[in-house]
Amino acid sequence: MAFTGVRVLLCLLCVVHASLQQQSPPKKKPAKKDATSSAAIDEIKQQIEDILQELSLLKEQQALQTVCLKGTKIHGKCFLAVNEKKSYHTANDDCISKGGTLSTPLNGDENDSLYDYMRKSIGQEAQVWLGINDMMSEGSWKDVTGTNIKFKNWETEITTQPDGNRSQNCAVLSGTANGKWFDENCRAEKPFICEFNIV
Ligand SMILES: [Ca+2]
Repeated sequence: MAFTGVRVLLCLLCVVHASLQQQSPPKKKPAKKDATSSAAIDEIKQQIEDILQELSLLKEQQALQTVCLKGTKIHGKCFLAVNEKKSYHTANDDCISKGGTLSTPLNGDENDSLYDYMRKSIGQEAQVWLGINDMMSEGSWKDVTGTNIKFKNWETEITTQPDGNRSQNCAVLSGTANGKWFDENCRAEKPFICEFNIV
């Protein structure tokens, strides 16, 4: 699809080039004709802009498809595991550079899906960063956009998470605790899972 777009774009560029060549020398042509060809060029320019927009959209869709194929797809989003240990900030930057964010489950179903995918892709007893932290204000847990989270899944049966106060401001999902969350030191290095919204 993208190649077709490029080919159409090239053809249009040829047309624009030809039109510009036809225009010269402009002095000999009547003013009315100049206005007509200028309008035609504007129209072609607009068409090229539209094609470029469509092309970038196609590229985005293609990238997203690749992510979903490599990772896993749930309702409204795809997860892609990165099995390399990184600090919270580095992991967050890595997801952003891939066009996503650190995974942030919004409800129990999403948390279960993320937990299942983590066990399959990273390990049964792994811990992965979530896109959730209380760096700005102690005890006020926010997602990567700075919005207060509504869904929480802290481990509270054996321990009373979050319990790290100011020394632990980033959240992880734990495989050993059946997908429950713990707060952790943001500088700790953990694998992570990026999420990508499907539009
Ligand atoms: Ca804290």
